[in-house]
Amino acid sequence: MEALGRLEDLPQDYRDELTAQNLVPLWPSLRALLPPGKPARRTQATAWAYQAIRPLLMRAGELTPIEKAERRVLVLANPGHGLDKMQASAAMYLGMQLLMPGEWAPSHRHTPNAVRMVVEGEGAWTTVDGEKCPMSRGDLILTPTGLWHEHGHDGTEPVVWLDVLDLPLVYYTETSYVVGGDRQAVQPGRGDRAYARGGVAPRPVFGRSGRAYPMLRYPWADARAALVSLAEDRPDQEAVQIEYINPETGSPAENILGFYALMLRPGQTLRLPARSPALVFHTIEGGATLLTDDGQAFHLAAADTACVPGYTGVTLTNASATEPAFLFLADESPLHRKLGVYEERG
Ligand code: 1HN
Repeated sequence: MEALGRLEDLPQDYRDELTAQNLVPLWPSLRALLPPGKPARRTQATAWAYQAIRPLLMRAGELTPIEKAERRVLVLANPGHGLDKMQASAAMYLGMQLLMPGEWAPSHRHTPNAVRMVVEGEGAWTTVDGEKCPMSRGDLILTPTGLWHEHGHDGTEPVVWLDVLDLPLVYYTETSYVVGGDRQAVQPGRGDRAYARGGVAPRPVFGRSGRAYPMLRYPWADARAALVSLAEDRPDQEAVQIEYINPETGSPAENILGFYALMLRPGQTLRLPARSPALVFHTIEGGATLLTDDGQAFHLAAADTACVPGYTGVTLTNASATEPAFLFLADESPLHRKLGVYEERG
């Protein structure tokens, strides 16, 4: 492709006149806006060790009472975007949130979609749209756009979870806002019970569930059991992966980001092909090494989190030769598919 004219090639008086009229010439920036063959990505492959996050999060628990934080979170910021942008990738936000025993993070609802992946501790709960969802290690709990949610903690030890939101995208589109509310009344009915078995779903004689998001909590015990039986059932299949879906529609659980759990068999090395969306990894059980196609390597111990830019293949290797490893994944696939830009490059 031919080199195009530069800004410096234009006379200063002409440039000044353009600026005064809020006008900008396209050609000096065209190659940066549309790079040939592959997009420019600010997202850098980055890993965050839980061992490093945890003491800083516990210190936040001492320094800042929940009333002064509303949500006590340390954001996992990708340095490629600049830490002040508080984003992991173009569309994904990641944060580690701490709730201490007896604390309450008040009810609110907002336009960004969120999920939480529970990292440690027992006894906390999130009430979403009137459904009280207990939090245990590895559980995935949805707080989709517009639904009321609040967190409480009746246990005795700190509880920590990973928040994944599409906040960067929603903020970019100038649609990000919150509404505060009162403590929710807990209603009967739990999606994790109603939809506990794949292949059979509640079918009311009259109408449907009537909820856009019928399942809000995906217990780790069930997701793990699904992976283990999938691995046993399909020894021929290399990748042992499940997707968290809406059990009424079969579509991704939320609209913008996709959520998955992956099991690495003992000693397994698995290559994930290069695809357009950025990918987040969080180790639920065991450990793995992560090697990107461009040669960046990270070791992920249990509870560590990493982010890899789009258009980048990744090779995962289970750190153990005798035990499976389990990872939670988040990506931007639903968004890319809706935009029509989703690609797999092998
Ligand atoms: C939020 O509402 C929560 O409800 C966590 O726990 C993290 C980050 C940005 C904006 C809203 C929560 C958030 C958030």
